[in-house]
Amino acid sequence: MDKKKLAAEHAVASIEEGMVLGLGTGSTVYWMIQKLGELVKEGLNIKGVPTSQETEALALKLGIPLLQLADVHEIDLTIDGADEVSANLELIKGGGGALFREKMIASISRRLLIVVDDSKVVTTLGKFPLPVEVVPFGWELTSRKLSRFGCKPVLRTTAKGPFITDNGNYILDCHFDTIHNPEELNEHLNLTIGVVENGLFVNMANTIIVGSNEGVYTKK
Ligand code: ABF
Repeated sequence: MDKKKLAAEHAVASIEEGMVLGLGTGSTVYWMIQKLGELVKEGLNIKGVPTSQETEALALKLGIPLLQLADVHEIDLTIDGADEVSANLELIKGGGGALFREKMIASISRRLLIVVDDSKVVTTLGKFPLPVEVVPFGWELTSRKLSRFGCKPVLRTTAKGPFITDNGNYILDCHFDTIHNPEELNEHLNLTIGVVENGLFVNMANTIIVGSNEGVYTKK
C-alpha cells in the first residue's frame, strides 16, 4: 500500500460541506486532490479552493470550484504535505519550491492538516536541507549571511540554471543537519535582508496524518 496515498485519503474525512479549502502541493497532496475530486463528483459541496498555479489545472479537471485568492479572507482547512515533521509538529517544507505560497495559504487557515508518510517524521528538524527563498539580487551576500546561522547554503539549480520560484526568486537549500530552535531560527532568517521566506512552519500545523506500513496514525 502507498503510505502517502493512505495518509492523503484519510485526510479527506476532515473536509466538510461548505468549506473553503486550501490545497498544498506535492505527491501526497496529489492523492488527496484526486479523492476530493471523486467526492465533489458524488455531490460534496465545498465553497471552493483559492487558486494557485500548482493546483488550478488539476482542480478544474476534477470539477473542484476555484476562488480568487483576493476574495478569500479566511480558509477553513488547508491540507498540505511536508518534507520533515518534528515531535512538536514543527515542519520543514519547500522541497518542491512552493514554500512562500504554501506559508501564505497556511497563515490564513483556521486549521492546517499535514499529510506525510512515516519517512518524514523526525525527532529533530534539520536533516532535510531547509529551503530559503531569496531575492536574486545579491543572493551571494544573502547566502553568506545565512551561513552565519550555522548552515551551508546551496543555490538550487536546474539543468538551465538557478531554480526560479513562482514569485521569480531563488532558493538556497540550507544544510543545518540539526535545528535546535526552529522558532528562533525562523524569526532570524526572515529578518535577514534578502530573505523572502523560509521553509520552517512553526506553530502552524494542528494535525499530522502519517501513513505507515502499520496503517495511519495522527499526531496532534
Ligand atoms: C509540499 O509537499 C512541500 O512543502 C513539500 O516539499 C512537499 C512534500 O512532497 P511529497 O508529499 O511529494 O513528499 O507541500
